[in-house]
Amino acid sequence: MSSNTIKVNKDDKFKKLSNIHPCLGGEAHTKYGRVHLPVSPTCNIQCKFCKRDCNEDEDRPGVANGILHPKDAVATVKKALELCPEITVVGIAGPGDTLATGYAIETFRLVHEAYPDLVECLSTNGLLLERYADDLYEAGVSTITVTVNAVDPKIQSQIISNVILDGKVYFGEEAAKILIDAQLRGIKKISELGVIVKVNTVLVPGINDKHIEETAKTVKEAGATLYNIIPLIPQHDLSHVPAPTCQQLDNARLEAEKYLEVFRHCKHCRADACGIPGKKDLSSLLYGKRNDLETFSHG
Ligand code: CLF
Ligand code: SF4
Repeated sequence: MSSNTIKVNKDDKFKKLSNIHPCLGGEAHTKYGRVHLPVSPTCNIQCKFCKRDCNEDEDRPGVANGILHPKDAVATVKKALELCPEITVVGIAGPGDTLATGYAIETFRLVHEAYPDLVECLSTNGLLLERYADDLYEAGVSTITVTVNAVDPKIQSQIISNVILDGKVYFGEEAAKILIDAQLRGIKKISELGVIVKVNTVLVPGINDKHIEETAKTVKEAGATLYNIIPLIPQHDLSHVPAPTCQQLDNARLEAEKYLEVFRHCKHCRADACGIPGKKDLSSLLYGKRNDLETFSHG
Protein backbone atom coordinates (compact mmCIF):
# COMPACT_ATOMS: atom_id res chain seq x y z
CA MET A 1 0.00 0.00 0.00
CA SER A 2 1.41 3.44 -0.89
CA SER A 3 1.99 6.08 1.79
CA ASN A 4 -0.69 8.19 0.12
CA THR A 5 -3.25 5.41 0.48
CA ILE A 6 -2.35 4.99 4.16
CA LYS A 7 -2.78 8.75 4.65
CA VAL A 8 -6.19 8.86 2.93
CA ASN A 9 -7.36 5.85 4.98
CA LYS A 10 -6.12 7.46 8.18
CA ASP A 11 -7.73 10.83 7.44
CA ASP A 12 -10.97 9.02 6.80
CA LYS A 13 -10.69 6.99 9.99
CA PHE A 14 -9.85 10.12 12.01
CA LYS A 15 -12.91 11.89 10.66
CA LYS A 16 -15.17 8.96 11.54
CA LEU A 17 -13.68 8.45 15.00
CA SER A 18 -13.72 12.15 15.86
CA ASN A 19 -17.52 12.06 15.57
CA ILE A 20 -17.81 9.57 18.43
CA HIS A 21 -14.59 9.92 20.49
CA PRO A 22 -14.72 12.69 23.12
CA CYS A 23 -10.96 13.37 22.98
CA LEU A 24 -10.49 13.77 19.25
CA GLY A 25 -12.15 17.13 18.87
CA GLY A 26 -15.28 17.98 16.94
CA GLU A 27 -18.50 18.05 18.88
CA ALA A 28 -18.13 14.59 20.35
CA HIS A 29 -16.57 15.87 23.59
CA THR A 30 -19.91 17.18 24.87
CA LYS A 31 -21.99 14.23 23.66
CA TYR A 32 -20.03 11.06 24.27
CA GLY A 33 -18.27 9.54 27.23
CA ARG A 34 -15.31 7.35 28.12
CA VAL A 35 -14.65 4.89 30.86
CA HIS A 36 -11.09 4.45 32.09
CA LEU A 37 -10.07 1.05 33.42
CA PRO A 38 -7.23 1.53 35.93
CA VAL A 39 -5.50 -1.81 35.31
CA SER A 40 -1.88 -0.61 35.04
CA PRO A 41 -0.18 -0.29 38.42
CA THR A 42 3.49 0.40 37.68
CA CYS A 43 5.64 2.62 35.52
CA ASN A 44 8.94 2.19 33.70
CA ILE A 45 10.08 5.80 33.76
CA GLN A 46 9.99 8.53 36.39
CA CYS A 47 8.65 11.89 35.31
CA LYS A 48 9.73 14.62 37.71
CA PHE A 49 6.18 15.98 37.96
CA CYS A 50 4.48 12.63 38.56
CA LYS A 51 3.19 11.54 41.89
CA ARG A 52 1.05 8.50 41.25
CA ASP A 53 -1.51 7.91 43.93
CA CYS A 54 -4.70 6.20 44.99
CA ASN A 55 -7.37 8.39 46.50
CA GLU A 56 -10.96 9.52 46.03
CA ASP A 57 -10.61 13.29 45.92
CA GLU A 58 -8.16 14.39 43.28
CA ASP A 59 -9.03 14.81 39.61
CA ARG A 60 -5.76 14.52 37.74
CA PRO A 61 -3.88 11.96 35.66
CA GLY A 62 -1.95 9.37 37.64
CA VAL A 63 -4.59 9.18 40.36
CA ALA A 64 -7.01 6.27 40.74
CA ASN A 65 -9.12 4.86 43.50
CA GLY A 66 -7.59 1.41 43.19
CA ILE A 67 -6.33 -1.07 40.68
CA LEU A 68 -8.77 -3.12 38.62
CA HIS A 69 -7.97 -6.70 37.61
CA PRO A 70 -8.38 -7.49 33.86
CA LYS A 71 -10.83 -10.29 34.73
CA ASP A 72 -13.21 -7.66 36.16
CA ALA A 73 -12.95 -5.35 33.14
CA VAL A 74 -15.91 -6.63 31.12
CA ALA A 75 -18.28 -6.44 34.10
CA THR A 76 -16.98 -2.93 34.82
CA VAL A 77 -17.64 -1.80 31.24
CA LYS A 78 -21.17 -3.29 31.44
CA LYS A 79 -21.86 -1.32 34.62
CA ALA A 80 -20.33 1.85 33.13
CA LEU A 81 -22.65 1.59 30.11
CA GLU A 82 -25.63 1.24 32.44
CA LEU A 83 -24.54 4.35 34.35
CA CYS A 84 -23.75 6.30 31.18
CA PRO A 85 -25.13 4.93 27.89
CA GLU A 86 -23.29 7.73 26.03
CA ILE A 87 -19.98 5.95 26.63
CA THR A 88 -18.36 5.10 23.30
CA VAL A 89 -14.72 4.75 24.37
CA VAL A 90 -12.93 2.37 26.74
CA GLY A 91 -9.63 3.95 27.74
CA ILE A 92 -6.66 2.67 29.71
CA ALA A 93 -4.54 5.49 31.03
CA GLY A 94 -2.80 4.34 34.17
CA PRO A 95 -2.31 5.03 36.95
CA GLY A 96 1.17 3.77 35.89
CA ASP A 97 2.34 3.21 32.33
CA THR A 98 -0.07 1.03 30.39
CA LEU A 99 2.64 -1.01 28.69
CA ALA A 100 4.92 -1.51 31.73
CA THR A 101 2.76 -4.57 32.53
CA GLY A 102 0.69 -6.83 30.26
CA TYR A 103 -2.62 -5.99 31.96
CA ALA A 104 -3.76 -3.32 29.48
CA ILE A 105 -3.38 -5.54 26.42
CA GLU A 106 -5.04 -8.45 28.24
CA THR A 107 -7.92 -6.15 29.21
CA PHE A 108 -8.37 -4.77 25.69
CA ARG A 109 -8.54 -8.32 24.29
CA LEU A 110 -11.32 -9.23 26.72
CA VAL A 111 -13.28 -6.00 26.23
CA HIS A 112 -12.95 -6.16 22.44
CA GLU A 113 -14.40 -9.65 22.42
CA ALA A 114 -17.37 -8.62 24.56
CA TYR A 115 -17.91 -5.13 23.07
CA PRO A 116 -16.41 -5.02 19.55
CA ASP A 117 -18.19 -1.75 18.74
CA LEU A 118 -16.61 0.30 21.52
CA VAL A 119 -13.52 2.33 20.61
CA GLU A 120 -10.44 1.16 22.52
CA CYS A 121 -8.03 3.92 23.50
CA LEU A 122 -4.63 3.63 25.20
CA SER A 123 -2.46 6.31 26.76
CA THR A 124 1.26 5.57 27.23
CA ASN A 125 4.65 7.17 27.74
CA GLY A 126 5.68 5.32 24.57
CA LEU A 127 8.79 3.56 25.89
CA LEU A 128 7.44 0.15 24.86
CA LEU A 129 5.03 1.22 22.13
CA GLU A 130 7.05 -0.13 19.21
CA ARG A 131 7.45 -3.49 20.99
CA TYR A 132 3.72 -3.92 21.63
CA ALA A 133 2.26 -2.12 18.59
CA ASP A 134 1.14 -5.32 16.84
CA ASP A 135 -0.42 -6.72 20.04
CA LEU A 136 -2.33 -3.48 20.63
CA TYR A 137 -3.59 -3.43 17.07
CA GLU A 138 -4.71 -7.05 17.28
CA ALA A 139 -6.44 -6.37 20.61
CA GLY A 140 -8.64 -3.80 18.83
CA VAL A 141 -7.00 -0.55 19.91
CA SER A 142 -7.77 2.21 17.41
CA THR A 143 -6.62 5.40 19.17
CA ILE A 144 -3.42 5.97 21.14
CA THR A 145 -2.08 8.90 23.11
CA VAL A 146 1.66 9.17 23.58
CA THR A 147 2.99 11.71 26.06
CA VAL A 148 6.00 13.36 24.43
CA ASN A 149 7.30 16.22 26.54
CA ALA A 150 10.40 16.98 24.44
CA VAL A 151 12.27 15.67 21.42
CA ASP A 152 15.64 17.04 22.57
CA PRO A 153 17.44 14.90 25.19
CA LYS A 154 18.84 18.03 26.92
CA ILE A 155 15.28 19.24 27.55
CA GLN A 156 13.75 15.82 28.22
CA SER A 157 16.43 15.10 30.85
CA GLN A 158 15.09 18.04 32.87
CA ILE A 159 11.62 16.44 32.86
CA ILE A 160 12.38 12.77 33.62
CA SER A 161 14.69 11.32 36.29
CA ASN A 162 15.18 7.85 34.88
CA VAL A 163 14.10 5.15 32.45
CA ILE A 164 13.98 1.42 33.25
CA LEU A 165 14.34 -0.77 30.19
CA ASP A 166 14.77 -4.55 30.27
CA GLY A 167 15.89 -4.45 33.89
CA LYS A 168 18.49 -1.69 33.49
CA VAL A 169 18.12 1.83 34.86
CA TYR A 170 19.27 4.79 32.74
CA PHE A 171 19.68 8.40 33.87
CA GLY A 172 20.20 11.88 32.46
CA GLU A 173 20.48 12.54 28.75
CA GLU A 174 21.11 8.85 28.01
CA ALA A 175 17.71 7.98 29.50
CA ALA A 176 16.09 10.91 27.71
CA LYS A 177 17.47 9.83 24.34
CA ILE A 178 16.32 6.22 24.85
CA LEU A 179 12.81 7.46 25.64
CA ILE A 180 12.57 9.94 22.75
CA ASP A 181 13.87 7.45 20.16
CA ALA A 182 11.47 4.78 21.44
CA GLN A 183 8.51 7.19 21.36
CA LEU A 184 9.18 8.23 17.76
CA ARG A 185 9.71 4.64 16.59
CA GLY A 186 6.53 3.63 18.42
CA ILE A 187 4.44 6.45 16.91
CA LYS A 188 5.72 5.55 13.45
CA LYS A 189 4.96 1.86 13.80
CA ILE A 190 1.50 2.15 15.34
CA SER A 191 0.39 4.91 12.98
CA GLU A 192 1.49 2.83 10.00
CA LEU A 193 -0.87 0.15 11.30
CA GLY A 194 -3.67 2.70 10.89
CA VAL A 195 -4.06 3.59 14.58
CA ILE A 196 -4.79 7.29 15.23
CA VAL A 197 -2.06 8.87 17.38
CA LYS A 198 -2.61 11.91 19.58
CA VAL A 199 0.42 13.39 21.32
CA ASN A 200 0.11 14.94 24.77
CA THR A 201 2.75 17.38 25.98
CA VAL A 202 2.87 18.58 29.57
CA LEU A 203 3.80 22.26 29.31
CA VAL A 204 6.57 22.97 31.83
CA PRO A 205 7.39 26.72 31.88
CA GLY A 206 11.09 27.48 31.56
CA ILE A 207 11.86 23.92 30.39
CA ASN A 208 9.85 22.94 27.29
CA ASP A 209 7.68 26.01 26.61
CA LYS A 210 9.97 27.22 23.81
CA HIS A 211 10.25 23.72 22.37
CA ILE A 212 6.64 23.02 21.37
CA GLU A 213 7.01 23.87 17.70
CA GLU A 214 9.92 21.45 17.28
CA THR A 215 8.08 18.73 19.21
CA ALA A 216 4.90 19.12 17.12
CA LYS A 217 6.88 19.08 13.87
CA THR A 218 8.82 15.97 14.89
CA VAL A 219 5.83 13.93 16.09
CA LYS A 220 3.85 14.87 12.99
CA GLU A 221 6.70 13.55 10.84
CA ALA A 222 6.59 10.34 12.88
CA GLY A 223 2.85 9.91 12.16
CA ALA A 224 0.83 11.77 14.83
CA THR A 225 -2.53 13.29 13.83
CA LEU A 226 -3.54 15.41 16.82
CA TYR A 227 -1.80 17.41 19.58
CA ASN A 228 -2.91 18.19 23.13
CA ILE A 229 -1.07 20.49 25.53
CA ILE A 230 -1.61 19.87 29.22
CA PRO A 231 -0.59 22.47 31.82
CA LEU A 232 1.94 21.30 34.42
CA ILE A 233 0.50 20.55 37.85
CA PRO A 234 3.49 21.63 40.00
CA GLN A 235 4.26 18.72 42.31
CA HIS A 236 6.91 16.18 43.26
CA ASP A 237 10.37 17.24 41.91
CA LEU A 238 8.86 20.07 39.87
CA SER A 239 6.80 21.56 42.71
CA HIS A 240 8.94 24.74 42.50
CA VAL A 241 7.98 25.38 38.85
CA PRO A 242 4.88 27.59 38.45
CA ALA A 243 1.97 26.25 36.39
CA PRO A 244 1.77 27.87 32.95
CA THR A 245 -0.36 30.99 32.55
CA CYS A 246 -3.28 31.05 30.08
CA GLN A 247 -1.09 33.17 27.79
CA GLN A 248 1.73 30.59 27.86
CA LEU A 249 -0.77 27.82 27.10
CA ASP A 250 -2.28 29.79 24.22
CA ASN A 251 1.16 30.54 22.78
CA ALA A 252 2.15 26.87 22.96
CA ARG A 253 -1.07 25.82 21.23
CA LEU A 254 -0.46 28.32 18.44
CA GLU A 255 3.07 26.98 17.97
CA ALA A 256 1.79 23.40 17.78
CA GLU A 257 -1.00 24.38 15.42
CA LYS A 258 1.55 25.25 12.73
CA TYR A 259 1.90 21.49 12.27
CA LEU A 260 -1.01 19.61 13.83
CA GLU A 261 -4.64 20.05 14.76
CA VAL A 262 -4.80 20.93 18.46
CA PHE A 263 -7.34 19.43 20.87
CA ARG A 264 -8.50 22.12 23.32
CA HIS A 265 -11.10 20.37 25.47
CA CYS A 266 -8.93 18.12 27.63
CA LYS A 267 -10.25 17.63 31.18
CA HIS A 268 -7.08 16.09 32.71
CA CYS A 269 -8.86 12.89 33.64
CA ARG A 270 -8.03 10.51 36.43
CA ALA A 271 -6.98 6.98 35.53
CA ASP A 272 -10.45 5.75 36.63
CA ALA A 273 -12.62 8.53 35.13
CA CYS A 274 -16.10 7.60 33.90
CA GLY A 275 -18.72 9.58 32.00
CA ILE A 276 -18.79 12.49 29.58
CA PRO A 277 -15.62 14.57 30.14
CA GLY A 278 -16.46 17.83 31.90
CA LYS A 279 -19.85 16.56 33.15
CA LYS A 280 -20.43 14.75 36.45
CA ASP A 281 -17.75 12.11 36.94
CA LEU A 282 -19.30 8.72 37.72
CA SER A 283 -16.16 6.91 38.87
CA SER A 284 -17.22 6.70 42.53
CA LEU A 285 -20.52 5.11 41.45
CA LEU A 286 -18.66 2.71 39.19
CA TYR A 287 -15.77 1.78 41.44
CA GLY A 288 -17.16 2.71 44.88
CA LYS A 289 -14.62 2.86 47.66
CA ARG A 290 -12.77 -0.02 46.08
CA ASN A 291 -12.02 -1.59 49.47
CA ASP A 292 -12.40 -4.98 47.85
CA LEU A 293 -9.67 -4.23 45.32
CA GLU A 294 -5.95 -4.25 45.66
CA THR A 295 -4.87 -0.62 45.95
CA PHE A 296 -1.69 0.90 44.75
CA SER A 297 0.05 4.03 45.90
CA HIS A 298 3.35 5.77 45.39
CA GLY A 299 2.68 7.38 48.76
FE1 CLF B 1 -9.03 8.44 27.94
FE2 CLF B 1 -7.07 9.82 26.94
FE3 CLF B 1 -8.28 8.01 25.48
FE4 CLF B 1 -9.50 10.24 26.10
S1 CLF B 1 -8.79 10.91 28.20
S2 CLF B 1 -7.08 7.60 27.31
S3 CLF B 1 -7.67 10.07 24.83
S4 CLF B 1 -10.35 8.17 26.26
FE5 CLF B 1 -9.25 12.95 26.98
FE6 CLF B 1 -9.04 12.90 29.54
FE7 CLF B 1 -7.80 14.78 28.19
FE8 CLF B 1 -6.94 12.33 28.07
S5 CLF B 1 -10.03 14.49 28.31
S6 CLF B 1 -6.93 13.51 29.90
S7 CLF B 1 -7.27 13.70 26.36
FE1 SF4 C 1 3.86 9.13 35.89
FE2 SF4 C 1 2.99 8.58 33.43
FE3 SF4 C 1 5.43 9.68 33.82
FE4 SF4 C 1 4.99 7.14 34.50
S1 SF4 C 1 4.92 8.01 32.45
S2 SF4 C 1 6.09 8.65 35.73
S3 SF4 C 1 2.85 7.25 35.25
S4 SF4 C 1 3.42 10.64 34.25
